[in-house]
Parts: sequence; structure tokens; C-alpha cells
Amino acid sequence: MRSLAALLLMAAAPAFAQVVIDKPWARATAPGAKVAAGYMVVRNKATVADRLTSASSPAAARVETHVHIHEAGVMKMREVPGYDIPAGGAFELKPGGAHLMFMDIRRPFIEGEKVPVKLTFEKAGEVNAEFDVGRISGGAPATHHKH
Ligand SMILES: [Cu+2]
Repeated sequence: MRSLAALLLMAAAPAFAQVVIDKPWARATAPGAKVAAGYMVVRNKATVADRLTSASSPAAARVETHVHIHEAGVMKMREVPGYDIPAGGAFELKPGGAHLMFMDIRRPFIEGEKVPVKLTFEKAGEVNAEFDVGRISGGAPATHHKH
């Protein structure tokens, strides 16, 4: 018997992409680094708000959604349950702000390589993106990888 849940999932899948991932990139890592950061612009073409609820990648044990916060003059990062993407709008992940955090990466991220990421949205469902690995520095605070 086909499961009802599977049928419901199929019925809920959008006929075409409502969410577009713009300029996905990840920072190259130093030798021995356990984490890496990823950035992108999420554009929501739908007339209803959406939410990025989770991400995963074969390149890391898990991928977390993080934000940067200022606490007593120090920039720190925190895991958040996801990001809200406004209807007809965009949400930007960028150095010093929200970012995907690749945890326990399986090997270093090397500039010029690509890292596949599966993003899961509340309404748009699963969206795949290839993150270009960029430079190791520039734009992000030096304290970035200190958890
Ligand atoms: Cu982080």
C-alpha cells in the first residue's frame, strides 16, 4: 500500500520553482578546519512567504542555519531554526550576517570547487544548489569560526 504521507507530499510539491537561489558560495577553509560558512541570496517568487527550515550537504556531517549577533561588543554566532523569506522578496546570507554553517566537513573546501547543498523550504520543498567555493578570507570577521 502506498503511504498516504507520500501522496500528500507529492500533492504539496510545487509545479515549478518558487524559490531561486542566487550566487551560492562558500568560503574556502584552512587545513584542519572543521566548519565552513556558506552564503547566498534566496529569492521567493511566490505570493506567500516561505521559510528555509533546513539544509544538508554530502560535504558535511550537518548544515546549520546561523546568524551573527553583537553581544557586549563582541560578534558571535547563534544557530536559528531557519530563515523567513518574504513573499515576492529575498533574504540574503552574507559574511557578517546570516550564513549556512557546514559542521564537521569531510575534507577542506578548496577554492574553485563546488559543494552541493540541499535546501528544504516549508512551501517550495527541496531546492538543490551548487555552492562555489570562493576565497578563504575577505569580508568576514576573523572570529567567524570560533564557536
Ligand atoms: Cu556559524
